[in-house]
Amino acid sequence: MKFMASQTPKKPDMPAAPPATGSDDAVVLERRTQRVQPPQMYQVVLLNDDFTPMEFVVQVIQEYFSKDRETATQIMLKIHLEGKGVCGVYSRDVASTKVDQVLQAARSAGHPLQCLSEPVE
Ligand code: TYC
Repeated sequence: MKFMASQTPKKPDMPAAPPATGSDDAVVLERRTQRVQPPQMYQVVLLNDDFTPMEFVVQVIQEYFSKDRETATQIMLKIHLEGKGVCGVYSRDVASTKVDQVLQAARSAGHPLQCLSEPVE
């Protein structure tokens, strides 16, 4: 098949009848720009206290926030020194479940460790 470089592409034809306006049976097409916001994310924060053993906190961060031992230790030390620290960022439901799991583990072990989730930004 040959292509003729001299011919310019033809514009698509207009619809036979543009959407009518004004009468009762009219179809009105609106052009709307969709703006979908990304879901709000929540950070799960551990708080420092004077009683929960460091080793327990490291194990909690490893188990519930899927951190390796070195990262978990760094997060624990930050909490110990600064009073609180972010262990992970999740959707609202997942963050809420993490808080429940951490509090359950801490209470079962008899530690006063506190954990909360808060919207990011
Ligand atoms: N401050 C605790 C101690 O000295 C350790 C600790 C770290 C406790 C982090 C809670 O979220 C915490 N044993």
